Amino acid sequence: MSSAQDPAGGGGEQQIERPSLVSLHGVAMSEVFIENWAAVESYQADPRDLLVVTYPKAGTTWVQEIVDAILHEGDHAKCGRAPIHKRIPYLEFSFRGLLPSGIDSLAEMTSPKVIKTHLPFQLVPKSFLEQNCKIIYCARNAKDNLVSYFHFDQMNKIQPEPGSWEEYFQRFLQGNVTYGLWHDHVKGWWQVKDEHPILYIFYEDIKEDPRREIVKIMKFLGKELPDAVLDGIVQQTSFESMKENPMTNYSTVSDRYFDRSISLFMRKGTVGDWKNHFTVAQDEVFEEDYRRKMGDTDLRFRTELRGSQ
Ligand code: PPS
Repeated sequence: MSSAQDPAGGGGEQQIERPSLVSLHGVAMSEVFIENWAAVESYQADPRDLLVVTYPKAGTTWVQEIVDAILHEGDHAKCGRAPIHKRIPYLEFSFRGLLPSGIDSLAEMTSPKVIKTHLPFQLVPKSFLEQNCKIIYCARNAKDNLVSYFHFDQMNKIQPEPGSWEEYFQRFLQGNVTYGLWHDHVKGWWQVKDEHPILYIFYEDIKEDPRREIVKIMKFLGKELPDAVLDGIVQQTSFESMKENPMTNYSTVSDRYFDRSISLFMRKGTVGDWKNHFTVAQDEVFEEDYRRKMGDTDLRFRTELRGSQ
């Protein structure tokens, strides 16, 4: 029995045993996310289902809340019906049978469903592509993405052990974190964006002009909303609102899993926080490595935004 199991039914303080990293078709993956891989791989999507895809910590929750708000025409109460991870299940999520798996949660819903995944393109269940499902991919610049992921992996006890900042920095560059290399992930989805109904958006763009990007998402979803409703969605999905909202800030997740004395899920929500973490030497190593890994793509990121945020 895993040390994470709690026969007393949730009140115990037993330590969570962090999972290890394994290889899933050549991509580093937390062992717990492949517990029911066969069911994930063979998942049968409905043509009306919408997939929200990101590399972890690239703005998933933000896009999820924007999508849910658009689909419910800015009705705040409807968006407050459940925490975001219950409204929009996480396809490959699984944790030793102790938490509801993504597959189990999806089985209880009827289509059209909105589904979250962090899978790289080559591992996404084929039915999403065969059914021509709409897909929103949100990418975030690698430096901020890495910093956010480090804080998350420290506080989230069901993620593999992150080690020190320097160790994590190296592992990120080697793709030895859950979901593998950031570079492969963002490029993989970029390469296929014109072959499928994929809206490829950027965290930095939403930060720069949330209304513009929300309108983009709204049009992609085939919706038309009045200006006042759009204004409300911009407000509802701001970092400040989402940080305070128990239905978006993951405060409903037990302390057993999230150690909030280390970091909050809604941590900073900015562009350029990497500057507070990268040493000059790390930045040089990162840039050199980035040029090699990203030299074969026209995909461009911004690591800072002009003006205040
Ligand atoms: S997860 O676990 O992969 O689903 O995490 P994800 O939601 O992708 O990423 C969490 C980071 O996104 C930030 N965030 C936001 N930034 C700006 N505005 C809004 N509304 C918003 N909502 C979430 C969150 O703060 C995490 O980034 P960091 O840099 O760690 O603060």
